[in-house]
Amino acid sequence: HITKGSVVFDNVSFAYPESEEDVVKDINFQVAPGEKLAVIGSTGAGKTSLFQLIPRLYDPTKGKVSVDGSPLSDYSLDELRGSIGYVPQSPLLFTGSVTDNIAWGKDQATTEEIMQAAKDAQIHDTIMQLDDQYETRVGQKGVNLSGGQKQRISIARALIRKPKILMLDDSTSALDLATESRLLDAIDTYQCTMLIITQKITTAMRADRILLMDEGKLLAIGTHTELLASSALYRKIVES
Ligand code: DCP
Ligand code: MG
Repeated sequence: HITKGSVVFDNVSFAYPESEEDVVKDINFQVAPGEKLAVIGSTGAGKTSLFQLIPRLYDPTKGKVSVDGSPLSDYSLDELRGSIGYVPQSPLLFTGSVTDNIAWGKDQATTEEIMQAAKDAQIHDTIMQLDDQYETRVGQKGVNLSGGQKQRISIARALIRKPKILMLDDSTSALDLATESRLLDAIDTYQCTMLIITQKITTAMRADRILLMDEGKLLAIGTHTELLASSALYRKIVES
């Protein structure tokens, strides 16, 4: 079972099945239990592709990803999806109530748990303003929600399972700084390992370390101060 939330990438490369070209190239890094790692890099750098290897949406073409010291293949997909809260870059809601969408995959969720997850994801107030509040139908046949609102419902869906590893793919891009800060403060109380892809240096700086990707490669990993000293590209991003 996944109880600690450590992640190790060991010489990992990945190409999409229909393609020859590696979009993740020889990546090595380790994330300690409870550590927060931000992943930054320009569009197309391979950030989402790297993320997708952890809940096994894809498998590496080379190398090995381990969680809590065991290769991912040692875990059932149910175990991985239960312990890893993965919020995709463009989250999908299915047709159903807000409650159904947050509790999805957690059959026994209580109203209190659903509301707490929504509050922590900073979406509770928005839900309360909808016509039928938590019973409002969303998804294809439901009310229209903004991209940022869908992202936060998707974050609530991840939080309600109390994941050991939380992965946010640019999930706070649509939030204003104050709301994002409250969201990240709330996530801190979950004491999970967090991997967060972000475009914002201020968000990256909240993490323990930052991983900089470029053209599929890991260019640098370290604290903000370390990267300022070691990476010209990082300095360029910070100055821009
Ligand atoms: N790619 C692909 N097939 C897919 C998805 C992506 O061939 N189904 C390619 C496009 C890019 C490379 O993989 O050349 C990396 O794409 P990512 O989505 O991993 O890149 P990022 O997440 O870093 O980019 P963004 O910041 O735009 O989300
Ligand atoms: Mg992406």
